[in-house]
This record gives sequence, structure tokens and C-alpha cells, in this order.
Amino acid sequence: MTHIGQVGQVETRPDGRPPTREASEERRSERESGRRAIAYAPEPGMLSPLAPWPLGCPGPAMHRKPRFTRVRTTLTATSPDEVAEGLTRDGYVIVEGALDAAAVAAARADLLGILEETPTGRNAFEGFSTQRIYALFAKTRTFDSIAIDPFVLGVLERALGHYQLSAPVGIQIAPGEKAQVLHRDDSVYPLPEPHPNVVVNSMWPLDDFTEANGATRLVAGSHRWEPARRPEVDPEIVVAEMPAGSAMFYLGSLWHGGGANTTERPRLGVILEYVVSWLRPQENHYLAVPRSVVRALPERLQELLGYNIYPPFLGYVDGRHPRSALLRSD
Ligand SMILES: O=C(O)CCC(=O)C(=O)O
Repeated sequence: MTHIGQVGQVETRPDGRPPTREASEERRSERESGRRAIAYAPEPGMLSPLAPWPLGCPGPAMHRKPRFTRVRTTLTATSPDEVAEGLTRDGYVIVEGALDAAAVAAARADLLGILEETPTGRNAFEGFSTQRIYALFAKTRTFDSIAIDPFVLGVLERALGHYQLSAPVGIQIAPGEKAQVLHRDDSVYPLPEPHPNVVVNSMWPLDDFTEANGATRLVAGSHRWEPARRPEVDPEIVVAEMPAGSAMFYLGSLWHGGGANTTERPRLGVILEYVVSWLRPQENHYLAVPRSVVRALPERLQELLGYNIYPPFLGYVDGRHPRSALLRSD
């Protein structure tokens, strides 16, 4: 495939330096008013906003310590059709060379600046040595063109039909971080199993992902498991080792998790998670991304951030298409 995020498509400053963060003033005031991090702090025993099991509970895959057979992945695809076929068959697909080196460098530079002001995780699921950049589209313009790239949208159309962004998050796993509990991204939705695909995630590594630095771990084929099966005993774990600039697509029903980082250097990647338009996205983009920022985005990205309807009229605002809310001054 062609490079998705070529330099020309990534916004740069007039002098060619890495992208500015248009929302930096917004962020500063958000930080000062304490609004930046997710304000919801559940009590132990309550449902975590990020894990479908009570906080303090080890999670479904940890009740019995799994032993892993490690397999390195070699799956690659070059067209949305191939990716869609791979998702159906294996639950995940890697596309190498999706971003060129300059796009990776620009994205890294931008996110590294944001990470300087980003806290580490508050629970084992987020990762106590992991930083997560939530509200990504309020903080960087680096992923605008990637989120709406025709290749990416072609994959989503095939796998989900009508979709929107759910959870766009930068994830930096620092040295010493433990492996994240295996989980399914779509388990936040209380849907009976089996159900059609409702979530597709994409991982954009900005460092080479290796087993040692915490490459994502996947249980290949687990999206086809019978309901209630858990990866408790000898799951065959695929380690998604891939060069920076790759794109990995995986279904929300695939068991997976971030790996442990046993190296001396952090591992940076970005997930752009999408969900069908008839379900609530994980992040509330209306509140996460200021309307002044959304107004300046490409229309397709506005739609993916929720300024759209699921036909015929799910999501209307005052009887109108939600795009009309962007035209109002309030
Ligand atoms: O960072 C990774 O490799 C995966 C993270 C993940 O699955 C998650 O946080 O839900």
C-alpha cells in the first residue's frame, strides 16, 4: 500500500517544524483547572471506566496464571479487502510501511511534547508505568489525516459498516511496566455473545515494537471463540513485533493486551479505536475536544468525532443533523 501519513499530509508549522498543538492554550487552562485527566475516579470495587471488571479484581485472564506460547506474527496485507479478510480469519492484521519515516518522526516529536505533561496510569489496566494521552484530537493534529485515510476507512466500512471514533489514545509503556491483562475491547458493551463486529481497533507504533519493549500481545483466532471462553490455559500468544510506521488492525472481540517492557527505553504507540455509530464511544468527544478545535477539522473527522447521525436520525440535535451544532457560536 502507499504510505498513509506522508509528510505532506501531516500538518507542519510554516517553518517546517513538527506540528504545533492548536489546542495548547485550551490544554493549559484545562490543566490548571484540573480538567485534563479523566475526572472519574472510581472506588475500589466499582467498575473502572477502562476495564469491564471491578477495580482491584485481577480480570478474567488472571484468575489462573496463563502460560504463553509465543509466536511472532508475520501477517501483512496490502488492501482493505485483504485486511478485512484477515480480520475475519485471524482477528488481526498488520500492514507494514503505512507511515513513512518522516511521518513517524513528526508524530513522535509531537507526542513526546505532550507526554511531558501526561500522568502515568492510575490502575493496573492503564499501567502504573504507562502514560496515556487521552483526548488525542484536542492535543495534536498529527493523527487527523491518518484517522480518515481512505485505506483505514475502507477497512472500517468492510468490518463495521457505519462507524465512528471510540478511543483515540497515545500509549507510552515505560521500562519496568508489567504486561497488561488480556482483554477484549468490545467487552465494555453489555451485548450478548456472539454478536457482530462492533469494535475495530488500530495500533500505530511510533517505535519498533518488540517482544522485549512491550509489543501488543494477541490471542490469534480468539474472536471466534465460543461465548465465555477465556484465555486461561496455554493460549497461543502472538507478539505483534512490527517496525515503527506499521498499522495493526484488530477486532474488538480479539483477546489482547500491552506487553511488559523489559528494556531501558519506552515504547510509544497510538491506538485509534472505532465503534459502530449506534453504540456510545468510549471517550466523550463532545466534551474532550473543544468545539473550536472541531470546527477546524476535516468534515469526515468531525463526523467520526460524533458530529454525525446513524441513519435515519440517531444522534440528532434539536431535530437537525449534529453538524448544525458546529455552526452555532455557543
Ligand atoms: O498498548 C498496547 O499494546 C495495547 C493496549 C491496550 O490494549 C489497551 O490499553 O486497551
